[in-house]
Amino acid sequence: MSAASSFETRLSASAATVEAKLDACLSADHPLVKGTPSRLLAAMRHGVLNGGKRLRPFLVIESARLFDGAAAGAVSVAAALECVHSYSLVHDDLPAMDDDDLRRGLPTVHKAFDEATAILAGDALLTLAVGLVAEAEGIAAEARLALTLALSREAGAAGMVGGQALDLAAEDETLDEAAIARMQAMKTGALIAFASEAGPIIAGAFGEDRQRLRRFGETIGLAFQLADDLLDETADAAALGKATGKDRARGKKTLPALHGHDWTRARLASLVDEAASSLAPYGGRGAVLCEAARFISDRRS
Ligand code: GRG
Repeated sequence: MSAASSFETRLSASAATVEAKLDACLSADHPLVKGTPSRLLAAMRHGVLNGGKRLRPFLVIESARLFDGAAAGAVSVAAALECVHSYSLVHDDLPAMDDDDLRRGLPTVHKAFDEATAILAGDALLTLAVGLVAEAEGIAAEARLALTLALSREAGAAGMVGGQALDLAAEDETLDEAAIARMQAMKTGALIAFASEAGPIIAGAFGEDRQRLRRFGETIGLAFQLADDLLDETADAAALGKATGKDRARGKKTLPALHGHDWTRARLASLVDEAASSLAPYGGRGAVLCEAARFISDRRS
């Protein structure tokens, strides 16, 4: 079996574990959602249990494994992060934002339900995430608090939500390269940085390990966004399960649009090397995360 296919096998096994957790905590009798109106719960399930790649949960689980962090707790934190990511997609697809009909190959939540329900489903997924971190099994209370603080910062106004605000404002102004980088680091990078930083936090490693994994996450976050921008220009909608070519059509400046595809591929390769060097102190134990960096940069969907 090739290295790439063994990585993909590992990614799908991790996705199945996280999906089982998401399915359980979005079941009508789970204490965190018990009493949820059935249409709202169905919309939440449609927004999450719809076949995403589950890359962020994978990073949480594998970064926790690197430090022998509680496996069951890591799955809860991974599921929480996927709820936050999925809420952001549900809201991003709304007519007031990116106005998309298709997500992960299925009708977006506001198309399958209605706009108000999609807004509420997103709100409820974000709120559920807090509960999932709070109840994460086998993680010390101090670490659960640190995870809550980090997630609040990275998902909120100084992180993903702020990045989305900068992105929306950019429709009426031209961003320079530094401003594009800042917007992307917040909008996309913040949750990915949290995903890899979560591992050492889960294991109670608050010093250098946390900083190294944070740096690794920031680097692969940049790679993720560059690959996403490249795919927006080069992939077809069927492969991605969402509309493509939207950035260029809207005159939105991305780094591939500014510098071209060859520059983008070279930059992606150097980000993968940079990510691997942040994990050098862990030797072979960091190999799976290095594979994840490569997967993110080479991905086709
Ligand atoms: C609405 C608060 C709010 C934020 C939205 C995430 C986001 C911020 C917008 C989505 C727009 C977008 C396409 C951003 C590029 C990066 C990204 C998040 C891509 C989708 O992530 P994947 O490829 O998707 O991991 P799956 O479906 O596999 O989970």
